[in-house]
Formats: sequence, C-alpha cells, structure tokens
Amino acid sequence: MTGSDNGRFYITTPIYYVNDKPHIGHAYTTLACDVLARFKRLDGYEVMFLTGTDEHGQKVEKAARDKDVTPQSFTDSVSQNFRDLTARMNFSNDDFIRTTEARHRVACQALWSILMERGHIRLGSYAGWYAVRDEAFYTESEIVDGKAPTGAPVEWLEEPSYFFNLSEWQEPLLEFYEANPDFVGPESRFNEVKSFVRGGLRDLSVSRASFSWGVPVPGDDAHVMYVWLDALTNYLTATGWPTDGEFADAGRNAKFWPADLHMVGKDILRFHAVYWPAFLMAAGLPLPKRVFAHGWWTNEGEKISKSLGNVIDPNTLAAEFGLDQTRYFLMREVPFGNDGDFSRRAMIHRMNGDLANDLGNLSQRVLSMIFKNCDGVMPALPADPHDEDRALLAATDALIDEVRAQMGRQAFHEALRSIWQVVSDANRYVDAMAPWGLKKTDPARMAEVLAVLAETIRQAAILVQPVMPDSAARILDQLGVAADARDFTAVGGKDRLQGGTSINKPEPVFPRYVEDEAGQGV
Ligand code: ME8
Repeated sequence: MTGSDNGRFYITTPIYYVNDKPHIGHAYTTLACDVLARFKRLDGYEVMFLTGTDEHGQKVEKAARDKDVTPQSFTDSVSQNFRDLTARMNFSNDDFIRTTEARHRVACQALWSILMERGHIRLGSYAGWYAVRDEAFYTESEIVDGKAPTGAPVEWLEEPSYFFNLSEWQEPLLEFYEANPDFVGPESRFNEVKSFVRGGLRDLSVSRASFSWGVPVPGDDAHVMYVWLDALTNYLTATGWPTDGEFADAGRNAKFWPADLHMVGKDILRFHAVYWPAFLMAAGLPLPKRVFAHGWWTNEGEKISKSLGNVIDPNTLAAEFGLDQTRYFLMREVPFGNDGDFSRRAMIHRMNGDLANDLGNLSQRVLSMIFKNCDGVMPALPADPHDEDRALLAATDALIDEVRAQMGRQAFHEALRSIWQVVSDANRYVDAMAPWGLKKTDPARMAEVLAVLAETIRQAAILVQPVMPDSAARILDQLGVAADARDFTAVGGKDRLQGGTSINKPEPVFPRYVEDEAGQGV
C-alpha cells in the first residue's frame, strides 16, 4: 500500500435513471466497479462498493406518466430490474441505494440546509433551455440546431428557482485540479474539464418548481431539489451521512468518505468533476479522490438506442456467451476510457481465442496430464529449477505488481493483457518442454515441468478472479487450492503451489463457441 492508502476503498457507480430497462452500458460501468472492488478485497482492503438508482426528476416522472402509473410504483418496478441485474451479473455491491429512500431524503435536505446556511444558495428565477433527457440546463450559445449539444430535445423554461453560486467556485476548482493531478482520468478528459471551468462558470439552478417528483426543498415546499444535486448526494447518503441525522453512521462515514473513486461514463463527467466538488467545497466536506470517465459502447458500429431497436441486453449476452465470458470481453476488448464497439465477431473471437484456446486449453492440458501421468497427485516444484522454469516463474511472480499498478489507473485491458502474456509464455513453455515426451524418458522432469505450469496457472487464476470469479474458482478448485489461499498474499512468489495434494479429473472451464450456418451458437 502506498501514500494516502488507509486500507479502505470506497467505489461508486452512477445511480441509474429508472426511466428504462438496464442495458449493456449500465452493466459495463457497474462491472468495472465490481472488478475493482473484488480486486481491492483480494488485495486486503476493506471495500464499500455502492450502486443504485436515480428515481426523481422530470424524466422519470414523465416515463411513469407515459405508462399511466404513479412515479412510486413505476420506480419500484424499474429499480428492481437494476437490482436483479446486479445478481445476474454477479456484482458484489455492498449496498444498493434508491434516491426515494428516507435515508436519502434526509441527506439531501441536510446538504441543502448547510449550503443555504453558508450562503451559497439564493432564490431567483430561471429562464433558459432545459433538456429533460439529460436533466440539464443549457445556455443559448450551447444550442445547436434547436437541440442540446448532446442531441437531446430542449424546452424553454421560466420559473422561480434557487441558485447555487457555482460562479464563485471557478478559482477554487482550478486550484484543486492543480493540486490533485489524478483527480480525473483519463487525462484527456481532465483537460476537457479544466478548459470548461476556465471558460467561466454560471450559477446553477438547483431547484424546480413546475413539478413535484423530487426531494422537497427544506422550508419551501413549492420547490423540489434539482435532480442532479439530489442524485450526487447519494454517495454521501450511503456512508451514513449526516452523522448527526436519523440514519447516521459516523463510523462508516469516517471510514469511507471521501470516496476513492466515482466511476462514470463520459456523458456525466461534468456533473461529477465540476458540480459535485463545488457543492462539497461549499459545504466544507472532503472531496472524492478520483473520478474516472469511461467511453461509450456502440452496437456493430451504431449508436445504441431504443429507437434504433439495437439495445444490448446484458442478460441475453450472458445467456448466449456465458457470464464470465461476457465480463472478460467487456473488460478486455476496449482500452478502458475509449469508446468501444460491440460485435458478435469480436465477442466470439475473445471467447474462443483468449479463453478457450489460451487459458482454457493450458489449464485443461496441464491438469489432464497431472491427472493421468502423476496418478492424480500434484507434483512438487523443482528443487533445482532449470533456466526455463525460472524464467516462467519470474514472469508469473512479477504479475501482481504490474497488475496492481494497471488496476490503480483503471487500465483493465492492460492488466488482462499482462496476465495473458504470461499465459502465452506458459503455452510456449509447454510446447518447448513437451512434457508428454518426457513421460517415458524422464518422468521426474515431466513432473517438475507440470508443477511449474500448475504454479503459473494458479497465480493467473487468482489474478483473474475479479474479472471471472466463477471460472477462476473452478480452475482453483481443480488445482486443489484451498478457499482461504486465494487472495493476493498467495501470489508474487510468497506462496507456492503445494505438491502432494490429490486432484480430480479436470473438466474444461471455457467452452468454445461454435456457430451453426445461421450464425447461432450450437
Ligand atoms: O446519467 N456505453 O443515469 P443514466 C457506456 N442518473 N456506458 C453507458 C452507455 C453506453 N452506451 N449508456 C449508459 C444518469 N452508460 C444519472 C447519473 S449519478 C449521481 C446520476 C452508463 O441511467 C454510463 O456509466 O443515464 C453513463 O454515465 C450512465 O450509464 C448513465 O446512466
């Protein structure tokens, strides 16, 4: 552990609007957080991993009206879809927050009251453009062909409104960015944030008076809080803040606030890297340590949208290709931070190449040889390793530090590439050592070679647990690795595979995807 690490890690996903069913984009963000949460737990951290649903605002109110149900019953059912997705995708979140919960209303109103008491909120009136789809205000100069810069339709809004004095936070924000060069990743996005703030900030409308589906403004029931002020506060709510309120948990708050990482899509970076730190500074609260904005998925080259009918349901992907295969593909295929395209061809390529051929085949071959040629007993590592053995073990032992650094930068694709580099080394080593040929000529050496390979597979499996928890567990079970010997204290050369344990007949962990002529899996 380094620097300001305190052995605790608080990671959050955006809370998703319940105007729609969850799709691959939502699953992607939560998956990235799940992988980091699992990684940190295996690395000895006490982790709090939060996700949930954003249930207030005009967009959700409108979606409920379109379905002819009350916002509450609408949000109850759609929120459940997101909760079900967390189970289906094997997400290990520690909490699931809904902004319609009482604990959250208390936190929102407390934050509002603090901002008010400190003189950062005033009553005025808003006249300008609003895009319900983005739940965002736009200035005249931002409107392109009658639409928001995001392409969302806008409407003209004129109503009394409370304003947060965002314009006064330009300098403090720029100073904060300067002092915290890792606050936003990737760097290119941080530059966009800085230039936006350098361009000047206008006071932000933080209440709405023309509808009522929101958290009431304390002391003025004619207003509900702007949905983004409400939504961002969820990150505090879940830590048991305010620590003197009805749902206080001072211990939890002290442990986990400020958050270590807010993971978001690039569409909502401004809210997290500009508005949120400004609200927190104004309230005198500590700021999150980092916000990472990942890229956007398209489907076979097309923007994903309900109107195009090409929304990818993560449940369908997991059902067709396998859950861990889907998780692996999403984390490996696209450099995290970049936009990415989902294509069946690429999915099948990863599934059959990296998983079935490279890792799957390696582990199946090695375990089968141990089962058949060593009487099902794990051989011992060589007392006097050959150069090739040393080289493979050294590359394997070096992985944890490399992967830890890559995960620290949210470079999931690089971490997986590093692990697969060693898997390739191991495949080359098997071919070069040809243990099947040693069976007759030098069975003792054959056993050593198989032990070196089993040790490499053990460490690779431990390291891929965050991405493919079930498949990694199956490999580790087959290797006879005890359940309490699977965290990161067991890699990097500190611990070694034990010879002498019995293993069962191995079963392949990663099936090949075989397409029939109609392009369907068979
Ligand atoms: O913005 N590719 O909620 P939201 C990648 N409630 N990621 C995608 C994606 C795609 N095509 N589509 C969606 C909101 N996402 C607010 C957040 S937080 C305090 C409030 C992911 O339901 C991505 O993480 O519109 C994006 O930022 C998020 O879903 C937007 O979810």
